[in-house]
Amino acid sequence: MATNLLPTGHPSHDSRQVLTALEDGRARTLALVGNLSDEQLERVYSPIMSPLVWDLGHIAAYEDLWLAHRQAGLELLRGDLAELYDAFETPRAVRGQIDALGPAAAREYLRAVRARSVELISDARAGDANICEMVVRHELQHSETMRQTLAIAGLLSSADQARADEPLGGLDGWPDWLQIPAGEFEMGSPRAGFAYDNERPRHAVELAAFAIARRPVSSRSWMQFSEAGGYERPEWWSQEGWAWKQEQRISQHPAIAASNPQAPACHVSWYEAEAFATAHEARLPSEAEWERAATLPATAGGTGGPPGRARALEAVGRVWEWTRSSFGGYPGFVAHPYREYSEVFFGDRYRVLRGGSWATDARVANPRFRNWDLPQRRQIFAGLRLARAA
Ligand code: AVJ
Ligand code: FE
Repeated sequence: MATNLLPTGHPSHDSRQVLTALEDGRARTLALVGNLSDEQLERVYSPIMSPLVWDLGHIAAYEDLWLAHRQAGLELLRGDLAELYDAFETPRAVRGQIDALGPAAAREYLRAVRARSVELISDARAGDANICEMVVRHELQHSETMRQTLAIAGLLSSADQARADEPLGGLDGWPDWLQIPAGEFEMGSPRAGFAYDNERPRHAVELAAFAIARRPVSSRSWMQFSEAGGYERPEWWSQEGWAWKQEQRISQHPAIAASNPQAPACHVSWYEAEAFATAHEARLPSEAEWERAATLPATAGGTGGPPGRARALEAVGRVWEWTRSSFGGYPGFVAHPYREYSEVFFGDRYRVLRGGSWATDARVANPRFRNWDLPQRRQIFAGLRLARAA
């Protein structure tokens, strides 16, 4: 690789960009926890979320594993912590009880790993652009996970809260539904450039005509659904969704009730999203439909997009949008390089979310990016956008 030929101590243009990106990501992570007490960092706010201090140690361990160990072939800085901070060895449910690093030690671990990473990247001993990008994005993804925890704890900053509450707005006079004609499109990320393994290979997908809502569902619409008996009418629910709702004794959505009615509905589970869609004689889009619609220019045939807008869909990136699809590999999928990133989640348990939320860094979210979670989960910043047959 060309970067290996550079003399040490003279970072290439690419490595300088990686260093800047790592630094920016770190500034974000540290800003998130800057005002929290040690008690808040160590507290378990929900059995499905890690204590925030675990995320800090995990971010450091992941960076050390991929930059120093896997790329540069060095021993882990703290081999003794590898298991504690491995997401599989130590699942979320037990992260509150383990003897992991305390807040000060976790910060020091982050700092020590980073000092070594900077050296290795500067010396081109960790010069694989894709692996470096994966490490950058890993930390950014965890800043969203940490915000989910902060939201549960009622600790989101007022700036974050304001982003979540921003009204959807919308363009008066343009149809609420986009008509997407039947046709073939290329799904997935191209060969070149960074992409997660689950976005490849790019492949042709043939779609029937469909309609998709121009905007995500608002909190106000969700309240209307709720007031119209949304949580009381089994005919709108799948059997599985109804059973979940009964067992959890869910009869309303307090977080949406407390939110700005004009903001996109957020923190809905897939089961609820599906019921909402059925109640509106609609359905969730498949992820192929979502990707096609999200990558169409506003001027594409039949979409009725207003002039001067790049894309046909509005408000992509405000809340994750549930799709009807379960999470699987595209035809010809190859796990690379981080097998535990996606492959272990393939199957019919997880549903795909698309688009990104207000808490997702722009470097992570793009119209090909696939997120996933279990259908009962409400901690994600997730809402929905309706679709239906054309
Ligand atoms: C892509 C958001 C589902 O949080 O499980 C973080 C991202 N993977 N560390 C997750 C991830 C490993 C992942 N999601
Ligand atoms: Fe992680």
